[in-house]
Amino acid sequence: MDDEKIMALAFAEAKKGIGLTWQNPVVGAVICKDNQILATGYHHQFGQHHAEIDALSHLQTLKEAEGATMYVTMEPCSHFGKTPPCAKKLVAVGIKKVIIGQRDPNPLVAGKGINILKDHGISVKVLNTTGELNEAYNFFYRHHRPLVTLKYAMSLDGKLNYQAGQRTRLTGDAAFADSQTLRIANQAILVGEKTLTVDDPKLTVRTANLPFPPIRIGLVNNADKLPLSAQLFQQEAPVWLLTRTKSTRQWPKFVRVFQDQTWTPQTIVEFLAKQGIQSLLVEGGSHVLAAFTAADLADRLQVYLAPLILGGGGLPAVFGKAASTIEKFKPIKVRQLGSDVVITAGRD
Ligand code: AOF
Ligand code: ZN
Repeated sequence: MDDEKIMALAFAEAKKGIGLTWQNPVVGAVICKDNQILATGYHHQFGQHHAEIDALSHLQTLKEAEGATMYVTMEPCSHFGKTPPCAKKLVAVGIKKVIIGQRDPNPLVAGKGINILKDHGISVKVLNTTGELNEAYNFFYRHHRPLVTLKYAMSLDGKLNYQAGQRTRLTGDAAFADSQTLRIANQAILVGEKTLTVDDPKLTVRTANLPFPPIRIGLVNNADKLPLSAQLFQQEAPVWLLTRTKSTRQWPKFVRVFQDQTWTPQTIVEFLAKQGIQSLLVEGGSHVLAAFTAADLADRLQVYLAPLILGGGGLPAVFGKAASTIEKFKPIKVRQLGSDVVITAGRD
């Protein structure tokens, strides 16, 4: 079996952790010896065992690890975090060779894990094939801010709704399920005040039971004007309200309020970076989407195109100040879901 094939198996293991490991990466591991797969494992959840330790725990006995090869989608860690360093554990159990999918950009690790392995005579090879597993994690350590994805559904004439100020259901069930997957893959979801009042969204994940669901962020002028009967406040998943005027209201425990007179897309991503948020999904409305575009903070787009024409009364999907320059996105993927089309685009 070649290294790429076994790494693909580790890759599939890692994917089982999607949405469960923030702010850690998803990581998968496979232990092989004499051309045989002895065990697999993955990082199940933030705070729990790392992938390598999970794989080791699936061996019949730790003695099996002696002389074995560990495939792991990310460089083994070198630090004491919530768990002890994996690189040292691999040394202790007698692993002979480590094949790594990508280096860990976290400065606590960044090459130090590889050095520990090499210093103990373990042979190390980096394949650079698993970066897409942790797009936001990698982006965060490169750019020091969350990866921002703009998501919207629109008609074939680029409208969000039939009449401004009204919610229009545009896409079908398959697109809904797909957009839930997108929520799972993001650490925070943001909408503006109009969307909160017009759409009254829940912003929750309905297709999975997540231990740490995405933080639901509302950008508002005056948090105290939001009705407590809003859908946002009916579930106990975390809510952060970014408000321009001060709040004096008693909020439920899962709601946190952050006041700043001048919240802008730029100050929002800086604030979220400080809070360790690596990925942000902006779900509207059209003015908020425009503001993120104008601030050059649209890293990814996920656009659901519904097969209808709404005509003149509706709001354009992205509406307001235009982007400062014409921004070209590379189409990454085009898919058909039921009778809708989904375009995923982005830039480096
Ligand atoms: C690995 N294998 O499966 C993961 C790694 O607080 P801790 O102990 O959970 O450490 C978190 C950091 O460890 C995380 O930021 C990243 O650098 C690394 N994650 N490393 O060897 C894993 N999840
Ligand atoms: Zn580790």
